[in-house]
Amino acid sequence: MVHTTELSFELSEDKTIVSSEVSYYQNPNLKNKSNFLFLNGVDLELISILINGVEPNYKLVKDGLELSDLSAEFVLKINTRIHPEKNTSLNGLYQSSGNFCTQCEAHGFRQITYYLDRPDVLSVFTTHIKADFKRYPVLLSNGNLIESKPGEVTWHDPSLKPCYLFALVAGDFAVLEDAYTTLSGNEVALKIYVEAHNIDKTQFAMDSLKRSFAWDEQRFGLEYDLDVYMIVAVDDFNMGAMENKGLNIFNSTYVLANPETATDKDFINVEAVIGHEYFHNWTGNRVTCQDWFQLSLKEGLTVFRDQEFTSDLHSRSIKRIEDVNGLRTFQFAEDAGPMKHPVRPESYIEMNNFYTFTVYEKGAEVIRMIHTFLGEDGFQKGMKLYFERHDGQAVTIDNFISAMNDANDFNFDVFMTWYSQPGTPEVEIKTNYNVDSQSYCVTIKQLGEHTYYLPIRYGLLNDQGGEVDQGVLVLSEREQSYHFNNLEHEPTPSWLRGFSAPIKLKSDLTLAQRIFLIENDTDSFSRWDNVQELWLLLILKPDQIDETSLFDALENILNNVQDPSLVCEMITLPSERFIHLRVDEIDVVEVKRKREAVIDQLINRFGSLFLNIYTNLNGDDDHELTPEAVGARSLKNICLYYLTKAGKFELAYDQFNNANCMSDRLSSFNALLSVNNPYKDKAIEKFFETYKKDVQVMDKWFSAQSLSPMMSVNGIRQLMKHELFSFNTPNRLRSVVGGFTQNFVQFHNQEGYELLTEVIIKLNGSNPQIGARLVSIYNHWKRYTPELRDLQKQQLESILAIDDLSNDIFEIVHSALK
Ligand code: B3K
Ligand code: ZN
Repeated sequence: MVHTTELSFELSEDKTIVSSEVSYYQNPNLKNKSNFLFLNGVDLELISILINGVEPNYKLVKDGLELSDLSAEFVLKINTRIHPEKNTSLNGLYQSSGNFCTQCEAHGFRQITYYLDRPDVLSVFTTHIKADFKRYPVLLSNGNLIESKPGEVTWHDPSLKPCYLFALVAGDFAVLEDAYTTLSGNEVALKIYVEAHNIDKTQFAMDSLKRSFAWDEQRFGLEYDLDVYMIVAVDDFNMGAMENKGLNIFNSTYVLANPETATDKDFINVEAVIGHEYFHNWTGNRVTCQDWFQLSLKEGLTVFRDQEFTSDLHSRSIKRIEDVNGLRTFQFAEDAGPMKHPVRPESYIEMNNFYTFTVYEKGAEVIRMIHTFLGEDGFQKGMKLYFERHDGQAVTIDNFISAMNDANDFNFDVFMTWYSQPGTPEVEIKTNYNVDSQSYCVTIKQLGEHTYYLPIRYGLLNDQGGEVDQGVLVLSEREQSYHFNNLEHEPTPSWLRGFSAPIKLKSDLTLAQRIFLIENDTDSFSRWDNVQELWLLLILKPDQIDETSLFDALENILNNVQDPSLVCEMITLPSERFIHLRVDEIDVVEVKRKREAVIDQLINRFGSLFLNIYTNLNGDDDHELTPEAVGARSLKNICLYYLTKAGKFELAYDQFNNANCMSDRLSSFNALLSVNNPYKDKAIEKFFETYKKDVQVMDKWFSAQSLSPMMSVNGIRQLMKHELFSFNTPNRLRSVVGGFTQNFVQFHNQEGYELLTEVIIKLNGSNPQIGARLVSIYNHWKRYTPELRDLQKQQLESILAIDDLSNDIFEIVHSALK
């Protein structure tokens, strides 16, 4: 165990020295005492190692250092040299645009110095930083600044923290400053550091940060604990952001936003990620994970919290639809692939491969079910008890569940299947109405091997759409029946409202009932969910559905728009990626052809209605972020997309030229790139000339082209030679190569695969974490048509055969080939 950690950094272009002075002590609860200690360390040059001024007994081994003959308590001083200037992995200490920054979760700290790099080793950190004042005027670390002169500072963080929450930043930044007074009256200085040219894109992030502070006080009763909260935006970052104590480091995409450069979605994402990292201060930092298998303890819970934050501030129903759509597209796919794992995984080769949709998004669904069972009050009682018991500790998911259990006297034993079993549960509902007894019998059956404890939110509607009953059925057994009495007519049931459990549900709803629900259900999610099922049917099994009745219902909805966002979601067809999950064998060309055929039907039937809606909504826009304004823009822009596909290119080009916010500009740009037309190339050039200096907007420019149906493998190779393409900047690589892998018809062929494999092999040497994300594209190879299946398999085999394959990529490829 560690009492205190004192770090000194001497930063320079090519010679960075890290000195650490750590006071270790033996865990008093340890049964088998030992005088041996293993410290993690990767890619470090050891300069000196001392205990009490003397070199201890030590041995350098793979990925660390072994110490022996230790006493029960000692202070270890280690000097190492590291090379942030050459670090392209973006883990540990590295440089982005010349500035220094760190990323330590999960195992980055061991690339900084030899240490007990595990989340349950908590200590108080003091950090000294020295650097050339002219090049690096801003020197930051966690906690409070206790000493400062030009080129030399000391930070002290009074809170106990594991090393994965350590952060350091050094560089030339502009800062936006503000303050927040907490409920108990403490003033917190808020600072957002960005490269100087980005300072006019920081106000929204600051406002979001203040909203996060206020929301966590109001909804969870949680206040911030230090005197300063800092956010630094960097362009080179592997993920979205990192919740380091008091010093968040962000992918600049999730900080920088103004109406000229950010879409409505971008704004809401910035706010959500700022919120997410802030909420980690309690769920993650003050109470952290005992080991990395507990990752969902902090991530599932914090995602649930950020989802609630967005839902409270914007449209709850749209947020739910987007989240469920994401869950079903990405997490359900993970569950159906070779890397499937429970919310609490049981093993890993490379921990960074387990920051997954399962741990995050399914983890959040599991928390949401707990919330559904206990209600807001019971849930908050559980949270309170959790913090009372565990503030300042590193704990397990079981500890969290016990707090929920004890605060509410609610038994979660059967519920724990959600944490231990991988895969998506399947549930079947059958109904039977008895006219004579006026009773409605519902039988619910769990089809899979395991029994889950789960809530099914439902409503029963009469023929006028009136609600005759609603509530939550709690399923805890393999099969359960429920009886609803005194119903004069057979009701239309609305199942799994709000997607109350992350399951695949088969019900005996008829087509007519689904069509009734899309028009009449009081639950927006259910309206969307049912229309999605009908779209899927129309795309995949058109002979089983009469599209006129579906289109008649949609016509009523389009003629009387109540909630424009919802209507936009309803007339958005399931993505190709989503459809791939619903076919026996993935034929990328066939799926696209069938989907496009339905789009054509939609355009034929509603072309003029779309034009009316578009014209009505296309007026003055002061780019407000209210649900109404966001909804109006989204509906207008999906109409524009369909109209462009129908040949109304001028409309899109007009909007492209006259748009006064990025939502409108980008929608028209994407529309112009979705089909061949005379304006496409002009738009690409103009967009580039207007925004070439803006990194965030250029990512959009690259990804719009990568996703265009006219893009070819050669075109991507050209884009990768573009002066603004940068292989070592993950955002840019994701826009170009990541984007292209989602351009299914263009990507899935030998040339496309060869390109991807080249990129992966290069990333294996430079940034294996990103390489592992990209190689996961091949995870579903067995589900493709035979030719593509064989080609993908060959790629996987050739990657497996390369020398020095990283753990990150090995783990994915190995499991895919198994
Ligand atoms: N905790 C970080 C993710 C770290 C990923 C490490 N590969 C961001 C977040 O979830 O808030
Ligand atoms: Zn998180």
